[in-house]
Amino acid sequence: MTSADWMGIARHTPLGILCDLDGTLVPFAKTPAAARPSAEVVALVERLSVSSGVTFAVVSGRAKDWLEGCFPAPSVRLVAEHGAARRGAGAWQLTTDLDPAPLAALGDRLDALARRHPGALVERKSTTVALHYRDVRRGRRGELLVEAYGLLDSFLAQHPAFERLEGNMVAEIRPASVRKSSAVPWLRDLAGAGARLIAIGDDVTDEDMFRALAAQDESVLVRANDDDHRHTAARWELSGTEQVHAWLRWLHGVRAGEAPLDVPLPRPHMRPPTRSIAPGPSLLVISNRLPEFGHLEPDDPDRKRNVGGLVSALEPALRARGGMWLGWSGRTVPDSEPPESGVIDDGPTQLAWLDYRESWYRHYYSGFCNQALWPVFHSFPAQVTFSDVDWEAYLQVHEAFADAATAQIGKNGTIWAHDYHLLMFARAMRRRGHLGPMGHFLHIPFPSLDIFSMLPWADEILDGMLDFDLLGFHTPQHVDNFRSCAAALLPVRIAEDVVHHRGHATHIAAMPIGIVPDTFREPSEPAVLEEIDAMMRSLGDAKLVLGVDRLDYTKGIPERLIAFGRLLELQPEWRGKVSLVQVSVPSRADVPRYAEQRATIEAIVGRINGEFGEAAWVPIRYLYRSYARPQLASLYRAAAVGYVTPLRDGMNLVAKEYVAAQDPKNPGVLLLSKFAGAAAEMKDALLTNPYYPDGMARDLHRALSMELPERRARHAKLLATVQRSNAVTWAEGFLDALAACR
Ligand code: ADQ
Repeated sequence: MTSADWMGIARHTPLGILCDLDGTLVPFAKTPAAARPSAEVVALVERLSVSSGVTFAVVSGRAKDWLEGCFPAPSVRLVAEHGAARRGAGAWQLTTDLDPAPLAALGDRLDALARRHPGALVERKSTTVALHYRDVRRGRRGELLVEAYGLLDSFLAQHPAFERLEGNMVAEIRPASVRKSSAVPWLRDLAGAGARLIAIGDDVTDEDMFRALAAQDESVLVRANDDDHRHTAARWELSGTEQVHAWLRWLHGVRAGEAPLDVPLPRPHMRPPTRSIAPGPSLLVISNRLPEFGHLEPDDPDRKRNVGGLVSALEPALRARGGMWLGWSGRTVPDSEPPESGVIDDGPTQLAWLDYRESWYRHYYSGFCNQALWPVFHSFPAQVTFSDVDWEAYLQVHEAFADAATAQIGKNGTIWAHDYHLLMFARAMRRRGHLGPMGHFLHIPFPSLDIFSMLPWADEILDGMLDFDLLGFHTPQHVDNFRSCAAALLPVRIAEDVVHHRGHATHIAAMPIGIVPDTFREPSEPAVLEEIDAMMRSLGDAKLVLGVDRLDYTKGIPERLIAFGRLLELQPEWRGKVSLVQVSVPSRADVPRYAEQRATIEAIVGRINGEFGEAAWVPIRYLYRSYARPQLASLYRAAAVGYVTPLRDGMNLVAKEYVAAQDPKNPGVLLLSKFAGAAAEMKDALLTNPYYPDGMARDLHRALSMELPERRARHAKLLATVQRSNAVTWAEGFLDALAACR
């Protein structure tokens, strides 16, 4: 179809129009109440809706009473609250029978939040609650979003029949079954047999409508400005509400048989070209794994765990800046087939994915990443396996990621790469002519010079890392290690936190990652916690010592179990009065060292339980599985001691999650390894040495015996740290620092 064919559809009878309100018929205003259609627009819509053969529906996320107040004429069909309520020829009907009562309590909590954040506004409707933050100062939005997403996430964990919807500077909770797309078949029925429909809108929620249209229908995206390059299912586009008004006037004129007005008609939506000239998203995040997206790999527990913290930390920043996330799909294809890639566009964050060849999985992921870089960076030289084939695969996968990235982001876009899987990414991108800022955050430790030098490719890796503009690490110690390695292995010039190399300056900084504390604070509904409650009942009066980790030799799980056994030996008064629950989520099971670790742990648990267990008391419960976040939060809250004792860790989020989940009136004690990055910030934890079983047993005794005033004092300081240095301040801080590098 060409523009000229617009005349054909404009004259078609019957014709149905599904028209969004905010951003389409009405420009955005400071508050939702201020964004009302003018009398002229209302009159235009009414005139169109009484034209013969036209059925006109305003399809909006607004409350039904508000919508009806704007469009009282019954000839205008109304769809309110994203499809939850509709006004056809007669009275309003609700399309969902979900009990909206839980929303009232959520609305109250959001109200309390909005009162503390000037500019934030809560809108309550019959089936949804929305938090608007357009009017919150830009630099203050991060703080609001940390708290807001904490509230919303814990609400959703307890009420799975609802979902979160991301609009333009608004987060909304609505029934998961409700979609604007439901208006499409409804309007087709109202319009009558043979109807063609035109859907027009500017919002992500309108994409549901666009996708539900049939071949004979048309979809028009209303772009706010020329920099709005988001992906859309629409075939046509207009710019701004003025053009929408002009086009509707044209449509009315055509149907009234008048001479057509000379106005811009919807023009074909140009999909961004797939090469580097694409303007693309302004920010591309890239990591080995993508945040969970059910379409590809619903049942892989490792993948769900893998980026959980990263997703919470990055989501608000990506949303605020309009970003895309690129990573491995989690699928492998035989080497004889070409790996596929693609983009998923139906969530708040666009996801671009890439399949791995089987040899890449073997040599890049299991090989170089997990058997060379992981043990070296964690200072476990005995676990290292080096091979040229693995190194070659490491470089090859960087090339594949760089190709996928250049297809999505323009030359000047901002790139943020994550972790040891992508150390050479900036180099691959610079070779493709990328000019925009590129930063890297390392989630694991950076080792000292003597350990790092074990890598046969140490110089080349450092050289590649120095193509980034910003390198972020968890702790000042990791930054110092990097600085010493660069100074020793390359001809660099270092001026404080800037490393100059080959005419390029790389900033290096310690930026400890955080969590979204509220998501661990909210008590959950009894139904969600039934399983945890049953476990707690089975422990009787015994105090709970809790270990939670991915099953990894760096986490010090055998050492922790042995020290617990030493406690029972050295302090027999604890027998029958304390139980250790160790929850290990399966991880990298195809790397031999991980399978061995599992067998070692099971043997130690068996030995200690055999030696000390009694009929009514099991000293150690070992659970090889993952838990949902509300269950984990409840376990944390129930534990008298958070037993977090990695032999080495970049940060360790479990330590922060444990603190966030405690009841401040009666908190447990965090027993933390001094070799976790978290120890640099969490000095008020009880710090311990996991290599020394007798010392750790004594520290455990001290933690279990600690009196309430000391527990409260330590917890208050730890909680302040966890709240201050949180996920959103981390992501925003990194991106601000990256922007400042240029
Ligand atoms: P990890 O080595 O995976 O992360 P960690 O920081 O402790 O280690 O994060 C683990 C995450 O998995 C936590 O959010 C935790 O809640 C979750 N988890 C663990 N066991 C679980 C279980 N049984 N069920 C459900 N969830 C479970 C890497 C680095 C760390 C660094 C992070 C973030 O190794 O040092 O802190 O990245 O940068």
